[in-house]
Amino acid sequence: MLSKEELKKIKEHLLKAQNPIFFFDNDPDGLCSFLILQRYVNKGVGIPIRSFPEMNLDYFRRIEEFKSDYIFILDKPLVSKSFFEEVKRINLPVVWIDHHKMDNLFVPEDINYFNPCLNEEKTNEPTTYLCYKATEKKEDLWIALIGCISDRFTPDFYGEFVKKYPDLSFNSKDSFKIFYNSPIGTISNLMSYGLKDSTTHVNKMLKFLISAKSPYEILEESPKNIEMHLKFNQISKKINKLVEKAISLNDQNKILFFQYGGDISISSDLANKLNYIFPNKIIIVVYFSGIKANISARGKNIKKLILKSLKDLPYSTGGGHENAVGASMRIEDIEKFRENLLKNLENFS
Ligand SMILES: [Mn+2]
Repeated sequence: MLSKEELKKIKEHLLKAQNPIFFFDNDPDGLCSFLILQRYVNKGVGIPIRSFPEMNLDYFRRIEEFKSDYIFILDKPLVSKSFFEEVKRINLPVVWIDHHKMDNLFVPEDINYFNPCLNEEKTNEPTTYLCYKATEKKEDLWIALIGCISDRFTPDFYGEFVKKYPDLSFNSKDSFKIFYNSPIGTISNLMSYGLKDSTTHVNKMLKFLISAKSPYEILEESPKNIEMHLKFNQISKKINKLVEKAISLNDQNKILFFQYGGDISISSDLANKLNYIFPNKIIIVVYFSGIKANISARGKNIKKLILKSLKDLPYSTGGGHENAVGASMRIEDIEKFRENLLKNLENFS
């Protein structure tokens, strides 16, 4: 966990900002981190980061566009050197909050970097949790909870949430079970799928979420959130179909290797759901997009296995958490990757 001093520093930066810009990872943990900070000071604009694996230079122009005076980067493990070089030129303060364990991490000296993985007791609470502990605005407890359970973490304030919103909860300490069996989990998916919509719709969603008074306002369909609900229905259907197909393909093998294509990447959500259904398997979801294949992998200690299997594949990247990893490679290397996986798996078990 971050120390009290670190949480205090985050809060101080936030209070100093007049017109902050919040870049956040394009998932519910990133989004909720942004909402927690934005709603605390009621200032600033949020920009989801869609470039992968790193936040690239393209995002720099948004700082000038909004005439921002403070830069926050939330839940994104990698930022390109050229982005930081440009920021240095205009001399703005950067606060980068993350919880991914990174080997060969590059953080320029003048960046205010916060990550509990670097502390003496190495932990990796979701970025939303860190932001909430820095601000502790009780009205936003529900937003904090959404960010946490979507990153598979049951926070110490879950009891408090259950008391306040018994009808949105699920009686379990397992964040995965809460996520898949409660209305608050549904809200997390409304956000997650909403982020996959067009820029216009995403901007409308952000505006709506910034001023939402309660979780019920999100669950209930209204003109303010109609696009969120449409996207949710559309993607839920897609995921359910793919899950059914994956179940039908399931066999005795330790690895469930599942490929799909299409116009929208839902790998992370799909991999989580398969991981929930098959907790003892290694889940590899492959999404074909252009000349690249993007991978979402889930399973115990999966990170080591994936990184080892990527070693001899040029142009491949990978990273994430011990039990949840994203990777990308050239499509023609998928077969080799699969062979590597099977070979390396023998040495792991
Ligand atoms: Mn996260």
